[in-house]
Amino acid sequence: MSDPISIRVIDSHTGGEPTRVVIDGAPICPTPGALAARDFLAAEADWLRRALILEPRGFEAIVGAYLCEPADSDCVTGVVFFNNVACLNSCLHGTIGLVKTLEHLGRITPGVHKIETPVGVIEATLSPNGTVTVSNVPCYRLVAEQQVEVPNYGTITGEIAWGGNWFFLIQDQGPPVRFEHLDELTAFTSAVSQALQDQGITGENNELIDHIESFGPPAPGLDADSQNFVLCPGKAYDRSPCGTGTSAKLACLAASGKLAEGDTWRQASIIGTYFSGQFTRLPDSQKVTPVITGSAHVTGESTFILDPRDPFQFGINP
Ligand code: PYC
Repeated sequence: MSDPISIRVIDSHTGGEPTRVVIDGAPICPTPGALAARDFLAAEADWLRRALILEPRGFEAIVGAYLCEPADSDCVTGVVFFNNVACLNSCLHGTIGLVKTLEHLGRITPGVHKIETPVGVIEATLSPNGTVTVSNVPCYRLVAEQQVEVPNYGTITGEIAWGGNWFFLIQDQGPPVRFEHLDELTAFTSAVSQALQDQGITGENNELIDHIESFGPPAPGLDADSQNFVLCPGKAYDRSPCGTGTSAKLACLAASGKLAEGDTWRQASIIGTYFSGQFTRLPDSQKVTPVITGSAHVTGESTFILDPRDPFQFGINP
């Protein structure tokens, strides 16, 4: 029997949403670049994702971060985020957590840092006050009014937008966007997700819309323009307001003329945490660059042991 594998991680949370950055013990991708690393992880090292995110070491809301050599040498690192079902295109709460983790490790100090992801280079600014501002890849609204027939819920109309992941954004339909309606919101957005797939409604290039976002007015006492519930692939809900989801929202607000360039949008999450966002328009294009600010806190450093004698060394994966 082979020896146990040790994997070192640093955990953080961004507005309540956990990020687990792998800092030692992971297999090394032989080719530089975040795209190559995503392919490598999916094809050769999916056991790492399962071992770190699935129970008994993890739970469904944790997003893992695999660091790799960037293809772009201006970047401080490349990163591939992954969750309980697969690698993600991008993850901004995770990027904010990663920046605080790199600071915790002494690898960066306040300033501007480029980070390579499978969907492009993201620029993150760590402020001396500890907040992190992320300038996202170009984002856009693909469809302004998309109807989908959702069993038990009827016709739902939403926007389709790219925020680094594909989103279906629903405004003031379905259960109230309040923490006490978590189960109903999960059932509703899961039904929407299934209906989009069944009816062949996708993002560009037939890409799966794998995040569903439901918006409503903020709960009394929240200092926000809106409150959201975000269903992630894998059926966990985002405890943060979702950075790529807030980017998709900004792209929609820009496209509909409901928010001016440079104005601030405060997005509250389902648990009442905040991101603030602004956008700039890209010249000669319908696309915008969203800029999202949030904060994260390091919560732990762990060494996990993957023991070959443990039937769940790679997680409970029925
Ligand atoms: O913050 O972009 C985000 C995100 C995506 C999935 C979970 N969080």
